[in-house]
Amino acid sequence: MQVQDFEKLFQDRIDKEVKIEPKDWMPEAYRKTNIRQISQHAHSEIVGMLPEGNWISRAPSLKRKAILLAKVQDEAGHGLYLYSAAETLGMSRDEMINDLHSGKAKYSSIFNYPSLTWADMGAIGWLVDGAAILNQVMLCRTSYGPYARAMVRICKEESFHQRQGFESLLVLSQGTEEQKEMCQDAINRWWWPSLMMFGPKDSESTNSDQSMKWKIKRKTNDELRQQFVDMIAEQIKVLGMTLPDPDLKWNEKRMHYDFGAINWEEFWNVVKGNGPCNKQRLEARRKAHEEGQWVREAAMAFSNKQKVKASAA
Ligand code: BYC
Repeated sequence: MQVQDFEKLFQDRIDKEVKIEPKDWMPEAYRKTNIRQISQHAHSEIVGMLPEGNWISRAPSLKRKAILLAKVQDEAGHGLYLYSAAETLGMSRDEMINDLHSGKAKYSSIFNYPSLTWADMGAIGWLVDGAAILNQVMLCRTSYGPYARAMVRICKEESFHQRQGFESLLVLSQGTEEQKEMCQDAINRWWWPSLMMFGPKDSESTNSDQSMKWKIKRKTNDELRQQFVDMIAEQIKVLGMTLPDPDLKWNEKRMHYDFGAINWEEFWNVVKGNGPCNKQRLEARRKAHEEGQWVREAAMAFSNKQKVKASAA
């Protein structure tokens, strides 16, 4: 059979909604696109622990601290499921992590913004996890089996994250004047970067067309972004707060909310490494990796010892 025949069979399987598994034949570009997206996703989970980790020791109560700790631990777990899913495509975790540390691999733009107040923990949960979850619900049906299965569990945990974020902001929105202001300020700062999480607009998205054909992505960046705006524009009413967009308005014809222009220059600047916290985030990851070297060595030594014991028995 020629490569074109394999490609046709491959596309037929995708069109019939049969999942692609690690040992199946796949076009090299499908493998690469999945490695790129899944590893970027894994890096986002791990780097995403940093803005929240910053507030664990300053949480206002034991209850809030326990919730935040659990959430950050969940994110470490999500990173691990995703690295494992990407490894099934033939790239080692070490290589992926090296690419993150060298600046070659991307991670979500959103984590290059600072978390300045306690209200940011609520805004991250509600807006950032809210945006992440819309994207990830779609990925539960992605065509690559290990990625789709990882997503099912991640989504269950992510929906808890979003609800705790909303509840945390709801408490602030019903608190003192100072708490209300803090809540509004956090929403103002996280709103536009959350919209950018969905990626460039469809006309600028280099990967979308092919990823949609391969059903890696099931909805385009703009479709998901609109879904997010429609959802949040309603939920904000419950908080009694506002979104920082004078152009946000229900459009009866489209049956969607219209919204203002996104600052794409800011987005690309952050993606290229020049956001407010890019350097700090990468430095923190590199340091954590170096400081964890002895743990990895001890784990390897223990595992080798077990293997020797098992082969002697
Ligand atoms: N940030 O062709 P496009 C979370 C890049 S974390 C940086 O549309 P694609 C959480 C893109 O990579 C949630 N870069 O790309 C954790 C591409 O460059 P390359 C993370 C971005 O892949 C802790 C170029 O722009 N979720 O849940 O078709 C606490 C052109 O874009 C961004 C995922 O990673 C961005 N925002 O679509 C709380 C979901 N957007 O790679 C929450 C999985 C785009 O060609 N990923 N770029 O050099 C995806 O679904 C897709 O990769 C995207 C982008 C929708 C993000």
